[in-house]
Amino acid sequence: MGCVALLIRIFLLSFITVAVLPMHAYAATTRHYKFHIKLKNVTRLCHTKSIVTVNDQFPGPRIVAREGDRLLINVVNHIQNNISIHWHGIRQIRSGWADGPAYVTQCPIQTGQSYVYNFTVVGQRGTLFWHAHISWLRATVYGALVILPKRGIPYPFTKPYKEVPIIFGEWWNADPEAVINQALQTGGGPNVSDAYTINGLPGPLYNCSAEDTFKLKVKPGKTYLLRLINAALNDELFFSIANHTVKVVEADAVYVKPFDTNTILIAPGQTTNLLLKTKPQFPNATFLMSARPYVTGLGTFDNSSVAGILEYESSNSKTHFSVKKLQLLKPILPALNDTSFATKFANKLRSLANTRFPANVPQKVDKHFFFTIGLGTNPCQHNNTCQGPTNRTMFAASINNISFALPNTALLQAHFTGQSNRIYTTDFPTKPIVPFNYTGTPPNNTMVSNGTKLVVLPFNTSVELVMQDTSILGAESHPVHLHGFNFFVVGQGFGNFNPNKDPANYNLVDPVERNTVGVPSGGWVAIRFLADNPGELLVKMEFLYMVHALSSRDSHKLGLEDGLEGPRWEIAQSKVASPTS
Ligand SMILES: *[C@@H]1O[C@H](CO)[C@@H](O)[C@H](O)[C@H]1NC(C)=O
Ligand SMILES: *[C@@H]1O[C@H](CO)[C@@H](O)[C@H](O)[C@H]1NC(C)=O
Ligand SMILES: *[C@@H]1O[C@H](CO)[C@@H](O)[C@H](O)[C@H]1NC(C)=O
Ligand SMILES: *[C@@H]1O[C@H](CO)[C@@H](O)[C@H](O)[C@H]1NC(C)=O
Ligand SMILES: *[C@@H]1O[C@H](CO)[C@@H](O)[C@H](O)[C@H]1NC(C)=O
Ligand SMILES: *[C@@H]1O[C@H](CO)[C@@H](O)[C@H](O)[C@H]1NC(C)=O
Ligand SMILES: *[C@@H]1O[C@H](CO)[C@@H](O)[C@H](O)[C@H]1NC(C)=O
Ligand SMILES: *[C@@H]1O[C@H](CO)[C@@H](O)[C@H](O)[C@H]1NC(C)=O
Ligand SMILES: *[C@@H]1O[C@H](CO)[C@@H](O)[C@H](O)[C@H]1NC(C)=O
Ligand SMILES: *[C@@H]1O[C@H](CO)[C@@H](O)[C@H](O)[C@H]1NC(C)=O
Ligand SMILES: *[C@@H]1O[C@H](CO)[C@@H](O)[C@H](O)[C@H]1NC(C)=O
Ligand SMILES: *[C@@H]1O[C@H](CO)[C@@H](O)[C@H](O)[C@H]1NC(C)=O
Ligand SMILES: [Cu+2]
Repeated sequence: MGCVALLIRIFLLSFITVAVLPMHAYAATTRHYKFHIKLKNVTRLCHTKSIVTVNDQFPGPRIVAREGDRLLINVVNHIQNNISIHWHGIRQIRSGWADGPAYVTQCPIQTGQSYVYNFTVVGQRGTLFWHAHISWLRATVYGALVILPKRGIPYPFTKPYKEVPIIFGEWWNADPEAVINQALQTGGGPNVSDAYTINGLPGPLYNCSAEDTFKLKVKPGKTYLLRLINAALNDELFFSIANHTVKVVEADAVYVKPFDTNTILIAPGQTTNLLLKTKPQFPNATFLMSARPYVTGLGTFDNSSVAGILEYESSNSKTHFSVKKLQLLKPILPALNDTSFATKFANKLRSLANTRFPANVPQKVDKHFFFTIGLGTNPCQHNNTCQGPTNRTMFAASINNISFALPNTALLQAHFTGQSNRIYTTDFPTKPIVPFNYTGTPPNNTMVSNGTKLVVLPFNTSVELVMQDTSILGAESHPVHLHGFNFFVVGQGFGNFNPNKDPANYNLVDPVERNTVGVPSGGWVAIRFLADNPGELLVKMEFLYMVHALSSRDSHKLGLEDGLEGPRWEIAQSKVASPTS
């Protein structure tokens, strides 16, 4: 059985009857949005092409809600492609049907159809984003999701004068669907993007793009809240504003202990709020704000830089000075491979962890998981040559050496209708079947197996998951994302994780709480979370460049499900193999 929209609607109704939402004591609002998925001709880098948009906007419309509000977003598909929209970072407490990954929590919305995403924002405030969650449509279908504190509740930092989203993206002159399809066919890495963008604009460092530059116009002596979102598909990005220091105050819609920095690092799928205090007087200069990638793997990558311009408004001389005559200062960004910066920056991120915003870090652990994360190979599926590490192989991303095979029925639906045993198995290994020196000389056999495998977890299980990068086909930093959950990053290090020694150094007091974390290149990261959200959980792996693409439909997943038999969790595994296999 494939995906049938009508069935989904029926399931939705019956699901609602079993889900009991707590009553909220505060006055929450229901906010309605309508998303029309449409094609639009857009020109960047002097290339005009038709892109998929929401409401003809690129980036798409900003969603603004307060903590506690319900969002009802009606998505209407007017294009030929199937689509679904994911509300990245939203915890989706008992609303797993609204999470959005196609074939995991729902069938895609087909041409001419619509789907209403219905969920409440619970216990989160800050910046998140939304994006298409099927194939590579998220290359152009994304936008900011701003969660303000409840009415009357202040920020735990200086009230900003203005708030500005800064969304990083990637632009291909070619059709991104053609790029990913080609990569899946050949087993090689997808063609790298032609530019990075800020709010959809490449900026002056690219050919033919001076007019397509994001300009942040500010007044002297004010505090601005910059809501940074990395909606790029493949690259972790360094970002800096020339001659300015920023204060990091939030990450993935959780407040952090504020700290000052000249440069930040943001992985695909991460969001962060920065306070920018402008200079007290008109500085007689303009300032470039620029981003470029942090690169650790062996593959090709887009080695270019995006820039926007920070422009001060002059209060007195507005009429007789020209911005063009001012000196333009440029920021100095870390080297492309500056892992030392990456480590230091990660260590600076701490939960605010005060009485108002406590860090409820699980102190005891019921279940330990150890996942190796990295690359491997699949045999060339076609009768011709492939473009993996050899011409007989295709690149494959895997967890514990298993690549996720995306089913053609949504996993949540399969579970809900009792058809799970035809769609997936629950024997996903919770540790590597064959241990090896993960960061040493790689094994000769790099082949992965594949399947739609999950791990079942009892409700309210306290989980520790150690994710270990492997050096198979090159150590690399891999951003990993958990759906429907935040987790605490309790430890990280280089080399192989040592279960006897490393836990002694965990931070169980104020570790950063987030939904996406970079597994260090040639190292490991330990996260903890409480499995308290009956609904759906899914860990998605955002590989950098080539691997990311190969894992795109869609990458590594942990799927949490809720069923009639009572809450259960199921951790699904990742996907990489060619769908044509
Ligand atoms: C859209 O999704 C349906 C249901 O999964 C599938 O049968 C159909 O082939 C898809 N169409 C395209 C163009 O991918
Ligand atoms: C985009 O441009 C092409 C060629 O000019 C045109 O045929 C097409 O209708 C345009 N599409 C949209 C959505 O405007
Ligand atoms: C949204 O979900 C809530 C809670 O399940 C339900 O009461 C409400 O009727 C739903 N609204 C729509 C428009 O489906
Ligand atoms: C990818 O790049 C290669 C080499 O430049 C080119 O031949 C091919 O057409 C590109 N593929 C797509 C889908 O643009
Ligand atoms: C900005 O430039 C001025 C003048 O060169 C310098 O004194 C100051 O330290 C710089 N500030 C930052 C944050 O780079
Ligand atoms: C402002 O900068 C320009 C160009 O750097 C310079 O020519 C001018 O004298 C400066 N004006 C002031 C008031 O410093
Ligand atoms: C980073 O790259 C530079 C220049 O390519 C190289 O000299 C240096 O060894 C690299 N550093 C690391 C830590 O890989
Ligand atoms: C593979 O190619 C060979 C030689 O071109 C041909 O004889 C064989 O039938 C092909 N096999 C398949 C499965 O396409
Ligand atoms: C694959 O690579 C091998 C070794 O480089 C070469 O001998 C062989 O001809 C290649 N096969 C094809 C079909 O290109
Ligand atoms: C794993 O390999 C690394 C690099 O070769 C080496 O330094 C380390 O000692 C090895 N660890 C074990 C446990 O063999
Ligand atoms: C791996 O391959 C190398 C070179 O072919 C060989 O010397 C080595 O014994 C192999 N290792 C294993 C564990 O098979
Ligand atoms: C992956 O799974 C498919 C379908 O289950 C199977 O046909 C294929 O042989 C598998 N590939 C590998 C490398 O195990
Ligand atoms: Cu997400």
